[in-house]
Amino acid sequence: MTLSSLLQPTAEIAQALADGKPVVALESTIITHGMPYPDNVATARQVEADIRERGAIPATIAVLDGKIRIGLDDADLERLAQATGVMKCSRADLALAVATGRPGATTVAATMMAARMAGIHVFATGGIGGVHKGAELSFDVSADLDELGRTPVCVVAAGAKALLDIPKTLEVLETRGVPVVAYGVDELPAFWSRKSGLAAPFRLDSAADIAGLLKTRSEMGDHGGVLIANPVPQADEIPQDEMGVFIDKAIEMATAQKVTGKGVTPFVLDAIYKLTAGRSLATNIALVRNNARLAADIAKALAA
Ligand code: PSU
Ligand code: MN
Repeated sequence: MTLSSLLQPTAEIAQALADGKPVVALESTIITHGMPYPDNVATARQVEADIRERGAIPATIAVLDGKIRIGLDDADLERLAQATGVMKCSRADLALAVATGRPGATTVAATMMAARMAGIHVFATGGIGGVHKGAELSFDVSADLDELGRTPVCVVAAGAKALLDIPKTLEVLETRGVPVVAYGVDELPAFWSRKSGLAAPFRLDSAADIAGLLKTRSEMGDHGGVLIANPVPQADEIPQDEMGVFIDKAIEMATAQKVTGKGVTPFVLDAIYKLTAGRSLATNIALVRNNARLAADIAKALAA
């Protein structure tokens, strides 16, 4: 397969893709808009190491100097993590960042687009965007959901954050034809918490079974994505009843300060980080690492 000239993979990743080796895509909005410096860059490096340790190759995706970079070296990661004014690129923004040469971090939606262009089938992140609470008035529904409906990439996340309206998020995913599969549990996990109070639509118990689902969908010519909901490890979770108070407060602050559009998710995440005195960040790091390990196992099972 010849890659689009808009993509710039590292030599290692270009070779791995040509050889059909397991590669796991990683997003960069979590670095620029999801975590404070220097935890953001430390986590990005740790997650890459976790994927390597499991026998797969990490590919962190971002826009730099007018190219969609597939894989970032250490200096690039540091530059991105410290930069201010990096565009948060979802589907609507990706081409704009490339065309204008502005630095851009990719959300779940834009990372899925780039992964598909590059031929990467598995992608690990923390949490996806979804239907926000109050969306019936604000119309705030993340482009991540549409992307999952249209782009054949397997996204491993820790379920939907309870700052979203989880039942409505599930409804939209069902409408878009996205299988939502909980890994090893019956209940849909809620990011910082293992439980959401909602049954997951599907459950699978091994990376091999997940790879089997992906292969079947691909054989059927199904062009949409799959969402794997992987619960945060027990030792790192913040239970839902504790988290709920902080989430409500953070949403209240966002509303009072009239935060809208792309600003909402980063604002609320930062407010929760401050309200929990950093505890939410430790949980966030643990769940991203957990997702990276599972994604590596799925990528290996697909490549086998
Ligand atoms: N959830 C997190 N951390 C993040 C994000 C979500 O816990 O960094 C980012 C992801 O990149 C996701 C994006 O794709 O926020 C969703 O933003 P929006 O709701 O504006 O679509
Ligand atoms: Mn939004």
